[in-house]
Amino acid sequence: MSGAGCRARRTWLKSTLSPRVVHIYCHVIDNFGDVGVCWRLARQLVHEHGLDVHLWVNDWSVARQLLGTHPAWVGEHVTSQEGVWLHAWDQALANRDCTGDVLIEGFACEIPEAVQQQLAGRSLKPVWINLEYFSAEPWAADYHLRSGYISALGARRWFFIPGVAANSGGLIRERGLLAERDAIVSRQESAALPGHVLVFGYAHAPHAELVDALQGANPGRIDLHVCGTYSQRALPQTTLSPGVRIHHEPFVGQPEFDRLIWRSDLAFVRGEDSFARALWSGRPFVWNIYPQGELAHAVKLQAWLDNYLQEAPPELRVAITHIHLAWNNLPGAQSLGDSWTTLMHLWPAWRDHAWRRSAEYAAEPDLATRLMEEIHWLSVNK
Ligand code: TRH
Repeated sequence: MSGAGCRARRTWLKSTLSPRVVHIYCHVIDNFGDVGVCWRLARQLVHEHGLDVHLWVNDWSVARQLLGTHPAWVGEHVTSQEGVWLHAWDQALANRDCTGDVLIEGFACEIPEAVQQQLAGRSLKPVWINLEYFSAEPWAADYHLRSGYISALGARRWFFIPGVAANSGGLIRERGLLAERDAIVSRQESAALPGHVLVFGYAHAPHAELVDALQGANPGRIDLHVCGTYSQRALPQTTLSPGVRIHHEPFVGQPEFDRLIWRSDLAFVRGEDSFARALWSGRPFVWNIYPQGELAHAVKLQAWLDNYLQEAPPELRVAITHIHLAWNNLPGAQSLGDSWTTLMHLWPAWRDHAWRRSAEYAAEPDLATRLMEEIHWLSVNK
């Protein structure tokens, strides 16, 4: 076949095999991260990749807070919001295709029984992806894009692991995100010392120590913008502390939450998704990583810090590591106050580092782009 014929055939193949319909399954364990990531990805696949996306969630009472409204179930319990079809988990029925061209299983949740049956019954299987949790650990990049054959369903499933390495799944970043951020805040606007600090943490983070540290080290007043029930319980608005004013922020939709981070000089974030949002803010941040058994999260945190702090000045590297150990209550932590004092001396360097690393990560393709590349490749080659 001639070069032109070959190209035409490839174009034909791509258009006939181009995935159009995606089903994403999300089983909420606790908190907002699982559905937060799935909802973000679903919207991005619709708006930036033109796909027809169905999102199946087991617990819409959690998800509705992210959406800002409770989805109004109509007819067959399906409705569309921002172009995404929303479904109740238990409405996956054997008599209607719920597998599509691409089936994404969020965080190794087990897809509903009816969907498993459909998958088993199909001769041409969808591209089946297990979207895993973020990890900067070396094993994760090795494992990324490996597959396993599930013989009971006669189907192959690929692991897709978000990360920061070139050979990982990347991080979710919407196309216009950084331009939108830059239109609202610029690097130059960041304060000489942090005046606005966002706190969105887990109950075990030493919130009271943080307030003590802030009032001890900063001469001016600090406004603490406290989000989420764990942090709001730990820091009631009545907390009296000279120099620190506490504001409880209402739960807002994801885009508004981004703006809240952008307007802060520093953010204490948690979990999986707000961590990535803080990274894209270009502002200094401290990550309260989701705790796991046998301190597995300590290893995960360290792997991230090793990557993030590459080329950071040594003193800054040590201080940022220490504040992370302290905020996560991990072994080897110094007092939060000591780390804070050091970091306030290093504040301009911390700000520069955060901005530079954010830009460096943003130079790499985002998660949805990497995922689509893989899906296209698998659609043709699997
Ligand atoms: O809520 P989380 O603690 O979620 C966690 C993590 O994902 C963890 O890895 C997972 O295992 C566990 O859930 C089950 O933290 P995370 O990931 O930051 O998710 C919070 C989401 O809530 C994120 O999408 C941002 C969003 N959010 C808003 O949209 N508005 C708000 O006002 C707030 C406070 C958060």
